[in-house]
Amino acid sequence: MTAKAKLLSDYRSPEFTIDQIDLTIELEPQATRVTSVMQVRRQGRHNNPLVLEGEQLQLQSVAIDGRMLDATGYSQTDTHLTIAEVGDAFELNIVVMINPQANTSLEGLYLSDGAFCTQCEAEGFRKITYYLDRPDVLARFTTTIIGDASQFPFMLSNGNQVAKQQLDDGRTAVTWQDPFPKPCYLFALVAGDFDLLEDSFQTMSGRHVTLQLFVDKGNLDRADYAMASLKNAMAWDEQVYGLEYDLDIYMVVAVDFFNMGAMENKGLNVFNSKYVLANARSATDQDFNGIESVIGHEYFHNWTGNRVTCRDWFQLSLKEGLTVFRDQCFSEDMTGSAVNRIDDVAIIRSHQFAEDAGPMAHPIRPQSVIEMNNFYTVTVYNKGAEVIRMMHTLLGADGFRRGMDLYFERHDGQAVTCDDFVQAMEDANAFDLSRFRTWYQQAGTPEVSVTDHYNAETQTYTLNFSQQTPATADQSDKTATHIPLRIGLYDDTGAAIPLNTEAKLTDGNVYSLLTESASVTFDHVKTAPTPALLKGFSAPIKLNYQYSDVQLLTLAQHCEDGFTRWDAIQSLLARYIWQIADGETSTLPQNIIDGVLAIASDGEIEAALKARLLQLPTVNGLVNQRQQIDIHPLLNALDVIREQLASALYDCCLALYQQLQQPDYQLDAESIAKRSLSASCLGWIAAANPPAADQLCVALYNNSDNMTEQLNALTIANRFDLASRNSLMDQFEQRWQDDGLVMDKWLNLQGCWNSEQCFGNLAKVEGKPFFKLTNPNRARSLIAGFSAMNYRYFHAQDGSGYQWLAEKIQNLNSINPQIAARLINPLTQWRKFTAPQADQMKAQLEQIYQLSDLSKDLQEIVGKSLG
Ligand code: 0A1
Ligand code: ZN
Repeated sequence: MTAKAKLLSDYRSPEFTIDQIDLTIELEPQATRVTSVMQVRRQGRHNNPLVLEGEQLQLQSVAIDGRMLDATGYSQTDTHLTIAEVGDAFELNIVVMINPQANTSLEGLYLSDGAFCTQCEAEGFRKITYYLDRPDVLARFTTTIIGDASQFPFMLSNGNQVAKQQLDDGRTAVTWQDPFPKPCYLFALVAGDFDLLEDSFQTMSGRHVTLQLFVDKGNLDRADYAMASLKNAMAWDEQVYGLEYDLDIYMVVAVDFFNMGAMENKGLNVFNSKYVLANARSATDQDFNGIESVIGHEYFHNWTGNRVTCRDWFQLSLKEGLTVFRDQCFSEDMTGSAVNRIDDVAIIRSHQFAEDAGPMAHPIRPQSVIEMNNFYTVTVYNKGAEVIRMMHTLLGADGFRRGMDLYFERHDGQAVTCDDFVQAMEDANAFDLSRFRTWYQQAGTPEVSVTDHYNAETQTYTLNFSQQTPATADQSDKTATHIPLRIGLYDDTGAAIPLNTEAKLTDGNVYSLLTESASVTFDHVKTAPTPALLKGFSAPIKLNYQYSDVQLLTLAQHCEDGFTRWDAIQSLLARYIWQIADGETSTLPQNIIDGVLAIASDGEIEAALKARLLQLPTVNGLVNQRQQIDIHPLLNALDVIREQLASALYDCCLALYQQLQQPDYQLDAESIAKRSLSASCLGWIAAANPPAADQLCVALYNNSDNMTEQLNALTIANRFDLASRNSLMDQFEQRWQDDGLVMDKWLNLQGCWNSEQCFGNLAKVEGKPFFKLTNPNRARSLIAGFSAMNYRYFHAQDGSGYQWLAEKIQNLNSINPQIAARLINPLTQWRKFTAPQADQMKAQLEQIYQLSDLSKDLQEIVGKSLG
C-alpha cells in the first residue's frame, strides 16, 4: 500500500479531547494486557464519531460508561478504531493485548535486553493502546504497572509514585500519577532491574528534587558524569531563564536498545546508554561532551516541549530548534570555549546543507509529511536552532529573555505553534519579525553574494549585498528573507577598523539584510579593508565574496572571532582542493603553507582552537559546495593537499605532540583541548611519516589509561592503515568485546577502514557475536562508519559499496524501519554524483523500492529520491 502525505494546511483542532486516562499495564513479554479508562469530551458542536488511532493491537473489549459494546458498536481497521454513537462526555474503557517481545521497531512498548521500555514520540503511543494520538490532546495520566517484582524490582512511569501493593497472585502493582496534563507522546513506562545512582537538587525556590539515574547492573562507576551534568543543567536553566523544575522527582533510565539519543518523557527520561554511561577508561572526551549536551537537552525540554508543547508535528521545531539552541548555549557556558560554535557550524555545513539541497529538503516547519519519524532531521533540529539563534542575535540576550518570559506567560500548559513563539518574541520587543518568518516557510540554503568598493578619496567603503535562495525539491519559488550579518572590517595588519555608518546596525555590528539587494557604506575607512561578513556564523547561509588569498590569511591569523578564523582557512584550502581536483594546479602556494605553519607554531592560540584551525575541509562540506561531484578526483586532491601540508607541518607537529603529552588524565577544558590538538598533530605526523606515526600510536595506545588517547591512536592507525593497525584492533577487541558501547567505536573504525581489504573485512565483522542488526547503536556504528565515512570504498568503482549498504537496508526494513530510513541517506544523494556512481546508486534504490513489504519510512525517502 502506498502511504499518503499529511499536510500542515489540513490541520483541524481535535473533535474530542481526553481529560484523564487511567492506564493499567500487566507486563508479560509476549502478551501484555493494557487497560485504559479515559474521560472523553466532545469539542465543539458536531455529531461525528470518535476515531482513535491504534496499530498492532489485539482488541479485547470496549465499554462506554460501564456498558460493554458488541461488535456492532465499533469498527476497526489496521490503524483505527471508530465508535459511532458516543455522547458529549463519557468514560471509555478499552482493553488490548500487545506483544512487546516481537517489537523490534523500538517504538511503543518493547524489550531492551530484558527490561520493558517505551518510546512514544512521535506516534508510538498508538502501539500501546487506542488513543487520540496527537500532541494537542492533553490528559492527566495515572499509570498502574503490574508485574513480577523479583524480575522487575523497578516499575516506573511519569510523575510521582502514589501506591505500591502486593496482589493475591504474587504480582506487584505500582501506581504513578503525573499531575501535569500532557500529550501521550510524553508517556513513559520502564520496568527492569537496574543499579541506581541517587542525588538531589535544591531549586531556587528551595524545593528538594530527588534525582535518580537507573543504569544496567554493574555500571554505577559510569554514571557520575551524567548526574553532574543534570545538576549543572538544572542550575543553568534557573540562572539563564529563571526556569525551575516542577516535580519532586526526576528519573533518567539508560537503555541499550534505543533509536535516537534520548527522550524527554515527563519526569522519566529514557536515554540511549551512549548518552549516560562514561568513565575515563571507556569513554572519550567527545562522549563526555555528548552526555552533557543530551542530558541538558532532555532536561531543558521540561519547559520547552513539555510545559509548552507542539500543536501538531509540523511544529516539531518549536520544541527541538529551541531546545537544541538552549543545549548549545549550555555547553558553550560549561566549556567557556569558542570551538563549540565551530563544531556546531560544521554539522550545519556538512549535513544540513546537504539535506537542504537534496530530495528530502524541507523547511524547519515542514508542510507535508508521510512518516513523522523521517522529520527528526538536522533541518528541524540544527537549522531550527540556528533560526532561534538569529532571533537571539537580533534581539540581544535581554530581548530574547523578555520574549521567552512572554512565551511562557502566554502559553504555559498549552500546545502551540512556531508562530506563537515568534509572536511572543516580536511582541515582547516591539521588533518586526514579519520578514523573518520566511525561515519557517522556506527550505533551501540562502546564498548571499557580496561585492565591495573602496573609495580612497572619500575614505568610504561600500558593501553591496544580494540574496537568493535556490529552488529546492519541495518548492520552486523563494522570497527574500531576513538575514543577520555580523560584520567586521580589518586593515592589512589585521587590526579592527571601527564601523561608522548611517545604516542601522544592531548590537555587535549586526546588519539586517531584508531585501533581495542592499548596500551599506562605511565612513572614515583609511585603507582598503578586509571584510568579515558572517562572524560567528550569524546566519545559516552560504556567503560568496571574492576574497584574495592574502585577505583570507589575514582573517585566519588575526580575526578575534574563532569561527571566522577557522572559516578563512577552510575557504583557502577548499579553493585549492577544487583547483587540484579540476586539474588546474597541482600544489598549494607557498604563502598558504607558510600561513598554516604560522598558525601551528603560534604559541598564543588556545589549543582547542588550534586543533580546529588545523582541520582539513570535510568531504561532505566540499561535496555541498558544488552541484555535481566526480568523487575520486576530489578524494585524490584532498590527499595531495594533506601530504603537502603534512610535510611542511611535520617538525612543528612532532615538537607540539611531544610538548602536549600530559602526565596524567584530567577531564578539564585545558586537558581536553591538549588531547584534541595532540590528536590533530598525530594525524599530520602520520600523513608525513607513517613509520614514525606507527611507533607513536603503539606507544600512545599502550601507555595511556584513557579511551580518548587510546582511540586517537587507533583512529590514526586505522585511517592511515599503519603497520600496527591490525594488532591494535585485535588488542582492543580482546579487551572490550563484552562491552557493546565500547565496541561501537571499534565497529565504526572497521567500517571506515581505508584499505582494499575492507570489503572482506566487513563480512567478518558482521559475524562477530557482539554485532547485532537489531541494536541501533551497533548497526549505525558499522553501517554509517562505512557508508558515510569511508568515501573511497563506499564509492568503489564497481558499485560494491552501494550494494553492501542496500543489503543492510533491506534487512533493516523489516527489523527497524526508522533506522533503515536514516542509514539509507548516503544512497539518496545519488544525483550529486557523476556517472558511473550516480547510476549504480540509483539502481540500488530502485531495487529497494520494489520490496513488497517496504515500510512507510523508506517509501517516503526512496520515493522522493527517485522522484
Ligand atoms: N524528542 C527527542 C527525540 C526523539 C524523537 C523520536 C524518538 O523515537 C522515535 C526518540 C527520541 C529529543 O529531541 O531528544
Ligand atoms: Zn529534543
